Amino acid sequence: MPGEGLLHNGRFITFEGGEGAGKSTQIRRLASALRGHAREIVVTREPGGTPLAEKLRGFILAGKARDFGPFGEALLFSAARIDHIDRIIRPALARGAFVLCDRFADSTRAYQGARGGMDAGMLLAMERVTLAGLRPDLTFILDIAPETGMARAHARRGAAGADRFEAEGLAFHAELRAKFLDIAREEPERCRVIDASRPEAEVARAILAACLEKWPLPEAEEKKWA
Ligand code: T5A
Repeated sequence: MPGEGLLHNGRFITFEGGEGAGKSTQIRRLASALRGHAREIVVTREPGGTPLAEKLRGFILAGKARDFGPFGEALLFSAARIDHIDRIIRPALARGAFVLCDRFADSTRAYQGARGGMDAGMLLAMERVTLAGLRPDLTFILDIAPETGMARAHARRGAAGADRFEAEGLAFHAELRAKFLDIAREEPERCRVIDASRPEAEVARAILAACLEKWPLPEAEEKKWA
């Protein structure tokens, strides 16, 4: 285990973006690039990450909460998030782990705020209560045209049916893209927009470069990453 790198403190990195943008793929790649350089790597996802939150995931993505409307769905995502934060994320960060999370609170802002679903002020108030001071250190917004992302998600899914949000129309997904880009503009310190239409390896290089830019390594260690 390397001695000096800044990667040894607990870090919370989230991956956001539309459907099929490549978040899971890039989390796997970053986790494998970090292995051996960080104290511990925790890969997790939302909704989910704990047994209870995974149950809520199944319920929401099957469309069973749809009739609650955006506010009810946002409450369920938040309940799942609180369990995830309390049982997985905070303890991992306290151990000094690197936590890589597939979607987090920005997804609630974008998805439950789309189509005039929930008022932005209300979403932010709910977010404050849910996160109770936790904030990602770095958020990658994987930006891609919704047509491309949906085609990727569709190809990966094969014969399985679209889930609750994949089934929404293109206009909804175009609005999500704009909302994620708005978040990046509002919080440039935290967010990095990554062009996710490029080949996987290129996207992975851009993500690793952004991590190293934020948390530079001592020169000797950086050479090992080259
Ligand atoms: N949601 C979630 C809310 O509404 N509110 C919330 O608060 C939260 C947390 C979650 C759903 O819940 C909603 C958002 C979502 O609709 P999910 O299954 O986790 O559901 O959905 P996604 O996060 O969108 O997962 P996807 O698997 O669809 O997208 P990914 O992870 O972005 O994409 P990935 O990596 O699986 O890649 C998809 C396919 O593309 C290929 C991969 O091999 C794969 O086949 N691919 C590429 N192909 C070409 N070039 C590249 N660069 C590629 N990268 C990946």
